[in-house]
Amino acid sequence: MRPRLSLPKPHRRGFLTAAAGLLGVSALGGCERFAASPTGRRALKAGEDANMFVQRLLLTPASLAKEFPDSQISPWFKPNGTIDPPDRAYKALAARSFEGFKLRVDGLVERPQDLSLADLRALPARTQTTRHDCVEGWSAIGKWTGVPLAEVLQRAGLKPNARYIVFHCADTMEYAAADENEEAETDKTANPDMEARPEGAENQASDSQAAGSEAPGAEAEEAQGTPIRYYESIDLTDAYHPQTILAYDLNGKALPVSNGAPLRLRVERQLGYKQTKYVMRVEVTEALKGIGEGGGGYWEDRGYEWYAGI
Ligand SMILES: Nc1nc2c(c(=O)[nH]1)N[C@H]1C(S)=C(S)[C@@H](COP(=O)(O)O)O[C@H]1N2
Ligand SMILES: [Mo]
Repeated sequence: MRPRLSLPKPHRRGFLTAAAGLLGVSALGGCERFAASPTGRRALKAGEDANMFVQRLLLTPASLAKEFPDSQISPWFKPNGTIDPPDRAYKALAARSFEGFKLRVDGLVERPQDLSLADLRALPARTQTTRHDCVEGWSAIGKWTGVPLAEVLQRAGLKPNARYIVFHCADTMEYAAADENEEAETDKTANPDMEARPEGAENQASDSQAAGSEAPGAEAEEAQGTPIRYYESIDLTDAYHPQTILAYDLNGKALPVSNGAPLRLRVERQLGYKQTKYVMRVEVTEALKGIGEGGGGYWEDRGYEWYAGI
């Protein structure tokens, strides 16, 4: 398919240059007088067109992930990674249908937020039916409804040095050794197989189910070391993309626990592991170096790409 936007024709480029020159001259002669003249109006209009052209380049239809008709929705959206967080705090929230859930929004923001699900549902919503692609080689099409991340960030107000949005999750992936020794470091090298979970965190769902779905107490959790919970990050371009949402519904129903209840990120132009489930906290930062090992995400710190473009 040919791109819908083409570069300006040479003669139009020439006109823009001439218009810019005129605008420069007009600064000396008085802007108002210039704007009132027929030439001035034309030149200003050209400036506006050029501005719109540049803005639209950043947001062409091609930059939107494909959206599908409802008829193509997968009958089952395969859950992957953590499917039932074993963490005590999460279990307590889930037991009460996430009634006490509050999404924390903090870091480099003017107004830190604590948003309940009712708060989030009261904000403008977006629904999109998209295809999820996991690096493991499977895909599923789901219809997501949620609040655009931009809406949440706008409420919080970003500070000028804000560069990244970090998502902190409820689910423990593994426990860090109590003393940060060399051995622990070498354990954190790239894991070529995402399904090969670290010992101890492996197959959390069945572990906790086998244990009568009783999550370990705080002491038991601590005894295993410091929990490393799933984390991810995106830049501001993706954060403000219209299809970047914090989803609370899947296929018209409240998100199931297995797919990330009560809230999960959809950042549609990237791979599955960026689609952060069980989001508890959105932190705005200037850099990624203080987050985990500095790679920007749990799997990034184990060798995966930070920008996981599809
Ligand atoms: N919190 C959290 N988010 C996560 C994961 C996880 O283990 N924990 N797995 C990731 C991976 S690899 C994929 S493919 C998708 C799976 O989403 P699904 O369970 O809705 O299919 O979630 C991503 N987000
Ligand atoms: Mo994945």
